[in-house]
Amino acid sequence: MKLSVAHRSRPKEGEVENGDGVLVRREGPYTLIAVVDALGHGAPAAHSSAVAVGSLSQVLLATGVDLLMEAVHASLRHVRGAAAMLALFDGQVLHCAGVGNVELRSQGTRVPVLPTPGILGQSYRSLRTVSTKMAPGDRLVVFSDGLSFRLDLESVRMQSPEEACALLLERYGRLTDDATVLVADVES
Ligand SMILES: [Mn+2]
Repeated sequence: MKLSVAHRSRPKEGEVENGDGVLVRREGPYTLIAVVDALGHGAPAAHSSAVAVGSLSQVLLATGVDLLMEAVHASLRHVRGAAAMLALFDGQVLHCAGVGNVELRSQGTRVPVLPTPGILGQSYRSLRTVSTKMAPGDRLVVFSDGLSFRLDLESVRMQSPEEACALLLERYGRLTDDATVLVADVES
């Protein structure tokens, strides 16, 4: 199976730089999807999210989601901290973990990921990673807290990932924060 992925991100109203960051990276059988939300907004937050995404670009995906998260944590030690959700798909199983409030929701197969309290770059408790066997037709939606947690996935069930991202950001984006949404469909 493979993931068909789209994402959309924009800074809070009045800002040019975006403190949210997204990465979609494929390597061998693996696809990594990641959404990062650095503390605050503006240039310092944009720098931190770029550092975090950069760190995720340099670790072999086969290393696994725990060590990918540790790489983000280490990269942010001397800059602003961040929240992040990482989901690593190996073609069959999705391994995911989050620190802070970037949320992952699913349609189809339930992915019972619970965010680990903490801030990457500062401290977080032992990482809770869940591994879930996926099925064709499943959808994953990852979003920063720049979108309302009341976000309704059913309302965009029939839309492509691209269209779903645009609609969700338009309907549920809060102008007071950087906002990012990523939609990934599992295909056979
Ligand atoms: Mn935020």
